[in-house]
Amino acid sequence: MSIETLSTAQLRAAAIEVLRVNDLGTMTTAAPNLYPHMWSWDAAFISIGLARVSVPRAITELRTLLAAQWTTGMIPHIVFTDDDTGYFPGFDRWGTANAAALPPGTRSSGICQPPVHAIALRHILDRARENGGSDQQAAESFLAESFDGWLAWHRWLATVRDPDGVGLVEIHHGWESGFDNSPRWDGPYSRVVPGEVEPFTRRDTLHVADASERPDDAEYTKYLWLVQQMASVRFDDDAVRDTIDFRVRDVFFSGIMAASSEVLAGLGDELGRTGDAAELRELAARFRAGVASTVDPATGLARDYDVLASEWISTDTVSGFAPLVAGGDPGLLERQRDLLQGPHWMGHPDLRFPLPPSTSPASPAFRPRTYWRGPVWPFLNLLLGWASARDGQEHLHGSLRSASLDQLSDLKFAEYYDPLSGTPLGSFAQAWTAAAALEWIG
Ligand code: 9WN
Repeated sequence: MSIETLSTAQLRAAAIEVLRVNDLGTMTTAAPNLYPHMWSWDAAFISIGLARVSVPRAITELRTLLAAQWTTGMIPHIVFTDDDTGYFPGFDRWGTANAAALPPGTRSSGICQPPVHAIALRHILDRARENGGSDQQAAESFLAESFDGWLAWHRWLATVRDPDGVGLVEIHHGWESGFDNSPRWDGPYSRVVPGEVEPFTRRDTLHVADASERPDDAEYTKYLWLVQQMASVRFDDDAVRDTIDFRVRDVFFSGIMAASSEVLAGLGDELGRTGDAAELRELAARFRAGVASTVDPATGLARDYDVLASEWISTDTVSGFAPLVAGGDPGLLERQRDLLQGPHWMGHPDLRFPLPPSTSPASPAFRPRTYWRGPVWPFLNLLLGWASARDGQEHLHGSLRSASLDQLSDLKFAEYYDPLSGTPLGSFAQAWTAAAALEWIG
């Protein structure tokens, strides 16, 4: 069914129902079975969708996430519900109970995800002002209440994760990127040699139709080895950097850092926080420059950097479009937009919908059904759409919007989609996919 035959009212109602099913009251699970907890960047996108339905509920989502912020400023990538049985690795396996920076009474993982949160807060505030009244009041007081938390988060990323000030965020686990098993990380992971990893039973493979769509056990062993390494130093930031076998400057994370710091600066202006706003604008400029510095002149795509191997990571993955998220030099962005809409990406002739796959179908690394190795991830299209609207690119925004609405009119709200057949894959009723639908509808 396309969006022409399905009414937007039906799509909207179905998306709202997905958010309702995942709603635990003060947090939304990322998905009903596969991901029964709160994930950091999922929560940000979910709150964008929630703001189209209920501003107070959207605020609650971000407030719950922020309540789990570590004393260092880090926002953890998973906030666990009390029921720990549904997901592996759960709170106990993470070993974060021994971390000095874990706030008392909270249960979270010990790594982070990209900082989309200020962008989400901006959306909530905009919706609240459109509504006026109590929504506006609630969003404005939440901004005042939470600003220092978001500021501490950005400062932590800028200092702890970019100690040399190169304008790129260093990650210590593929999970921090949110692109878990992307070909981006094949090189760094090939050099991770796990020591003794405690025995484990995976649960993720129980919730997908075909286990080969997920990372394999050898990949998972490495993921858990890195968690063990961090736990062995109680997740102390400096000690982790000295210990961990995975240190990569993540260009897409850095692009989000740039965009989000700029947005947070604007929110700081609204509160009269002039000095903090100026600091955030400097961060935005630093990370924009960092992202632009990674662009391979031959391909026009941005690259990650493997710190331990001292080498660039060149892949044909959607992360190469980090400059489009970061914003910046008009010439660079124009070249990137041409590439994105060209035959290796949105314009590839075999695509079911003209949307960017996570890995280009023209790449030998492309796997159409395997997680981050090829499928289309709907929330990413929303992010690219937001950035294109910010930059006045109405045509690109419109193309992403109409193709996304067509894709999502199957009402499955899948975690990811086969770019060639359009088959929904991974978890269904994935909350951030439903949120993306709500935001696209507007
Ligand atoms: C590990 C929740 C998360 C997303 C990530 C996605 C996947 C987790 C997993 O699910 O990661 O964090 O178990 O595979 O890769 O982007 O935030 O939806």
